[in-house]
Amino acid sequence: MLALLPAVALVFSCNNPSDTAETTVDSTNVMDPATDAAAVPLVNHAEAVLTGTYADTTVSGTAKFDADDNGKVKMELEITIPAKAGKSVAVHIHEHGDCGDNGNMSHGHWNPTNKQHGKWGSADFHSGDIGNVQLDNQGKGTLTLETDLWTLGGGPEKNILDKALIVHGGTDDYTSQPSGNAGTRIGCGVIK
Ligand SMILES: [Cu+2]
Ligand SMILES: [Zn+2]
Repeated sequence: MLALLPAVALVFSCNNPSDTAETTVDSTNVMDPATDAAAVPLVNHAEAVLTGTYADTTVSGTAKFDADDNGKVKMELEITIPAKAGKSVAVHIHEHGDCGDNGNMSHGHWNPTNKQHGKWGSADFHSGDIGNVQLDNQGKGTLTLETDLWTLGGGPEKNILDKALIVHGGTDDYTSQPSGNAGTRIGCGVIK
């Protein structure tokens, strides 16, 4: 009987941390929607500074976002990727503002309206489906986009602050689910 006691105590003490962990996860789940629902203060300007996620592929650029008086946000994007000169690369807003693990910590496409992945402006597309950017023979490309699907702050269905802007090594086919088969994430910047 005495020999059983330590085993029982061990089981008991093993259970405690997992209980605590579950409690922590539960309270996080409860907190997140509450935090999101409390609308983030609106700002007029935000930027994402793009950097490469792999040491062997230089990616640079910025995306500037400006809110206008009509409830639209205008994005001016410039990227330079010498290794992709003459090619077209996919750019998306991904749901988490974290560029870690070669951009994978940003998780999937930001999709607050629960749509299928697709071409911007088509019947079905994610609010983060910016699309392909053509690069010139020096690897430079620009894209301007104005939309009422985004806000800088505000409610979670439109707020693009603290999301990641991801540049892929390949082209978005605008069809494959869930992300257009656009290849590795070679560039990333958080929208701040
Ligand atoms: Cu992407
Ligand atoms: Zn998408």
